[in-house]
Amino acid sequence: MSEPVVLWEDRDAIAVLTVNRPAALNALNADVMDALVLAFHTHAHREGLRAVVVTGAGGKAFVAGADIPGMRDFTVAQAEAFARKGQDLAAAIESCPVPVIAAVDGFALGGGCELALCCDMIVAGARAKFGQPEVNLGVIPGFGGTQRLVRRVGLAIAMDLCLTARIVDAKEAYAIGLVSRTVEGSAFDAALEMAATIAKKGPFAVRMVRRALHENADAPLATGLAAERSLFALCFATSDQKEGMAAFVEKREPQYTGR
Ligand code: CO8
Repeated sequence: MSEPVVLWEDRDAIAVLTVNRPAALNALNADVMDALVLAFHTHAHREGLRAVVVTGAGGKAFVAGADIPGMRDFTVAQAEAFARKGQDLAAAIESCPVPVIAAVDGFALGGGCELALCCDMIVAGARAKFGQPEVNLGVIPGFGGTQRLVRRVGLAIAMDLCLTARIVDAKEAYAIGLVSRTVEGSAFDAALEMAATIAKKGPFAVRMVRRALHENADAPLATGLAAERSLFALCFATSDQKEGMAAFVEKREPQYTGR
């Protein structure tokens, strides 16, 4: 029997989601994208889950892009359907109830860079390489690269990356604001540590922070501030807030329930 193209592994409060096509540097084809969507829908709502780490198998790549031989003979309609699949996957990640962290060791190119950009945070290891090389192939990014990338790094740098297909290393990716953290060694280990840190925080507050940041990223300041005010107030309806503040006053570790 052939290996599953996507692996979901629960490790207590953390789940590890692995794109598992190492022979093709984890390139995204329709099967991989469907399996990723299914994994989020099937597993991401489990009680006690606090964070998801997304990684690529084989050690050489996070994801080296969409599957080039698979796209080669696409009609216009097939290309549109494939891009929609990308948007379905982005929606599945964005509606995940807990933070999703991309651990990038090796190549995150084209659709791979775009997959990482769908996650809440990107951790880049020493060997990480990012880029949008689609113009090399006569196409453009189709999985949010022209949209999420520009929001993350600004127009000047997004233009540079998308027009020249330049590949950037971890250090430069951090300098331009593409990634949240860069580490000397393995991004996977660092992402697990980051996930474990988040798992200890108030789960309701973690959910509200994500909502405040995601839902208002493009909103006018006044709208965003009004949303933040409501979400802040909502925290005071939870036992997490009572517990978090009681634990501080009583000088002990909080025991959160997520309610
Ligand atoms: N698709 C399919 N197979 C790939 C891909 C890919 N994107 N990238 C690498 N592979 C395969 C290679 O063909 C090779 O297979 P084989 O051994 O059978 O020949 C194997 O992976 C190893 O690759 P290399 O031998 O090329 O390894 P190198 O170390 O020499 O090079 C590179 C590594 C630099 C990453 C090189 O493989 C490369 O340039 N890959 C293509 C990168 C790229 O252009 N990515 C963008 C693709 S287009 C895209 O992503 C559009 C997104 C739109 C998505 C729309 C909806 C989701």
